[in-house]
Amino acid sequence: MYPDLVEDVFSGPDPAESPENGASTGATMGTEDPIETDTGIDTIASETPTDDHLDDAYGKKWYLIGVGGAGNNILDAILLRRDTLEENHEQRAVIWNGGLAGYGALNTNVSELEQTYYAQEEHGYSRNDLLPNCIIGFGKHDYAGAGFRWDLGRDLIEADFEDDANPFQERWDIKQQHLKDSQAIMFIHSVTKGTGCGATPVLADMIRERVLDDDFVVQKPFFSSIVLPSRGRRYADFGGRAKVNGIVGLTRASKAVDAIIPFDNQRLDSVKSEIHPRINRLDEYNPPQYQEINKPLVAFLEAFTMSSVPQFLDREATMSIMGDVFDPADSFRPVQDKYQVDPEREYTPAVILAPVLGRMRADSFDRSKLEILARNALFQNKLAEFDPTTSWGGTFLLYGPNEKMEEISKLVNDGVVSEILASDEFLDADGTNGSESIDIHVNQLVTPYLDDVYLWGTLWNPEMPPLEEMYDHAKKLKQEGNSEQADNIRDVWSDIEPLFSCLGRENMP
Ligand SMILES: Nc1nc2c(ncn2[C@@H]2O[C@H](COP(=O)(O)OP(=O)(O)OP(=O)(O)O)[C@@H](O)[C@H]2O)c(=O)[nH]1
Ligand SMILES: [Mg+2]
Repeated sequence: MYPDLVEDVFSGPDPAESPENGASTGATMGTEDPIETDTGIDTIASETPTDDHLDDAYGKKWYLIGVGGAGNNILDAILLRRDTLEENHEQRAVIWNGGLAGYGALNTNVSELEQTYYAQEEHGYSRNDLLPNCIIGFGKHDYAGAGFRWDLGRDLIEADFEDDANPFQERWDIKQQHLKDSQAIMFIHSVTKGTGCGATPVLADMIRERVLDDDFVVQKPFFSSIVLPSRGRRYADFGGRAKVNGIVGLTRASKAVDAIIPFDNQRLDSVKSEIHPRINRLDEYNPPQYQEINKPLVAFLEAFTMSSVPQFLDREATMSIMGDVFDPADSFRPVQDKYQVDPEREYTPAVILAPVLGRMRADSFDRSKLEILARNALFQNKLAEFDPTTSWGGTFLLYGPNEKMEEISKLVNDGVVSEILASDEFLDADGTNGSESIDIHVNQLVTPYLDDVYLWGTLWNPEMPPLEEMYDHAKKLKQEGNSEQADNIRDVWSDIEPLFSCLGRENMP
């Protein structure tokens, strides 16, 4: 990919022989972490990014905002993952250090906030500090959450902006300049209860209106990572409400952001432990039932972040990540281009990016090994419930150590990888009736500090059975119900249709 750079990166003193690296080599080797069996290769001092690079938010990838209980927990898991990599002096710490333009936690519930690593260790906040810095609906309620009422989540955050108030300027941790400097903004939240569901779309709208008010022709990309509940007992108890909230939350998010990455807690629970990255001290902060399922989610976002570590960090700093990088917007713009022209449609729905992450340990790679890796990623380790053969295409990233990527690179460049992914077992690229094509983008990266090869991907707008289940429930309620909930659904129905009319290949123009 950058053959002229290979020498710069891999020549020089053997890091294993450098005495100052002894300690960190010991710390990174022989751990139980299944995702990383590190070689002990460490950066030499001059290659380490300077604080100036890292403190400067400009051009860094994400501004992350965790909203509500789930969002706060997952933000914690990401910060603890970043710390884990740093403590072990792993080169990969640059992914988060270079990838985060900033982050903040918001909630209507002060005790949920109080329990976070973000509050306790990142900021050392007391309850009194949390109220101005992280609370939604300051002075408007008793800070005990929105309790399954998405309309309360919405009303509380709207109150924060009443009378031209601007909490970004006046009180929240989330600061205007860092939002402006980031390449993209990512919200992390759930949609089946009150806060994440109701408040996040308003927050997104307010960032557009109050912070990014410059009339740029191309708007800053907004993403939502949304967790969907397991369909277990609790879901059955609250099923009706969770489904209605889920539909309303997804629809409102679909209006407010450009792309939605759905994560399904049931799937996260059943992915193989091989894609569980090590996250030290997660048990001190994440509730026990979420500790394991948040790990593959963090691994997926880490790879997404790595896919566009800013160029300046690569060139001037570690050179640790080489290959194709793609901008955040590259993951959804090619899909929006495929949307049917429909002047009647109320809005352009967000692109659904269904997440997958596979891993393969092998000494050499050929076509059949890559088929196994694709099967592992697209079926065993998909992080949401969906049917790959109904997707409109996808963006993929193959990454691994230099020796292995050399072999794989040939297969990527000869079109073998796209051919595998296009086959009827996977994306079934020939199985479309419309005039639009199924596009498959395959990118590659060399990541010298990994032993295994990974296939990361997002599949565009596939059919998703759990969402259809929510949709069917809501539709029935709309047609037959005479409750207030049913009335609420009728009010937003014209917004619900556009999202669902873009899922599945039969809706492809
Ligand atoms: N994957 C994952 N899911 C979570 C986590 N915490 C909560 N959830 C899911 O999120 C949903 C609950 O939503 P919360 O985010 O706690 O609700 P909230 O936005 O705080 O809303 P209110 O409490 O009603 O104000 C449930 O479906 C949980 O399964 C987490 O750490 N990881
Ligand atoms: Mg809550």
